[in-house]
Amino acid sequence: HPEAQYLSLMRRAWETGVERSDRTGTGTRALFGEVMRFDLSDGSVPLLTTKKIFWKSAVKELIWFLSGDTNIRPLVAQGVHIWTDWPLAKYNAANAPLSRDAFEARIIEDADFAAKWGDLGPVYGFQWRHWPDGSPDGVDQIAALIAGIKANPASRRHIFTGWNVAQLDQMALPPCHMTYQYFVANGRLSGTLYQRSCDLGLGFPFNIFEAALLIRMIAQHCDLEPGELVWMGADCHVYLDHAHLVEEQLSRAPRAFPKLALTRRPESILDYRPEDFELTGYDPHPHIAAPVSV
Ligand code: UFP
Repeated sequence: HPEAQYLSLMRRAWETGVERSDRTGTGTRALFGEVMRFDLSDGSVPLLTTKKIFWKSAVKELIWFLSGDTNIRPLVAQGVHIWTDWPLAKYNAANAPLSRDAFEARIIEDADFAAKWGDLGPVYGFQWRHWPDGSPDGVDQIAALIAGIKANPASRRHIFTGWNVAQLDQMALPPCHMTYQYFVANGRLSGTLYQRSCDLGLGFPFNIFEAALLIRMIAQHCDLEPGELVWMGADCHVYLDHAHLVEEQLSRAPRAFPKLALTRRPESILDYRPEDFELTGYDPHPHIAAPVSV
């Protein structure tokens, strides 16, 4: 089963990884330089089955990236909480601390508050759509990617990246899933994701699923069939406070990956809505909650 690649990496990192203190203070066990491959040609997507993934949040996050937005407000308004902890930590360090719920409520209610405290800096969406080059809108890497795949499928330059070295210090978090590259052969679109830093417990499930969604969306817009997703992880780690997750998840047997249908072909890759993504056959084991290190 393709999910066995992930479970094996999680087990190896947990049992043999080098234990280090990390930026967040939590501590991890890490392996460096790992690869996984997922065949998307049968319409399946790598959505983990050994714990329930809230996949609609991943869809909403990806649509948010593609919109070019970097403020958490539209995510929070859609009930997506995955980015709240970073602005919340920044707010609470400078003000009388708010609970997460209270902070999110203010983000939704108060546009000025959201503008001041809800922005993550020039993170993924900004770099993907508006990489600064001195022009008013910057470089739209996504538009260039689609145009490039259509015009010159055999190119070896179908790349976009969030790793803007000049702006890393302005970002709430420098990009983890940082570089994507695509490859067209025999009418199929394959893609790689290079991830510099991977929280195997919480980050990977979203990162791999969204990378697969991107291949499906780009393929749809370039009249190609999906091929393969190749994931390359550099610092692959398990946080030390995820012991319960590792133990529980490794005790579970993976089930078949679900199939994804895109129920509509929007005008552009920027116009997808969450309801355009339909999964069939997703039958995961129960969710496992685990703390995120900020
Ligand atoms: N992380 C992921 N995937 C993501 C994301 C963050 O795994 O999409 F945004 C994890 C990796 C790491 C932490 O544990 O967040 C980022 O910390 P650092 O910048 O120190 O690598």
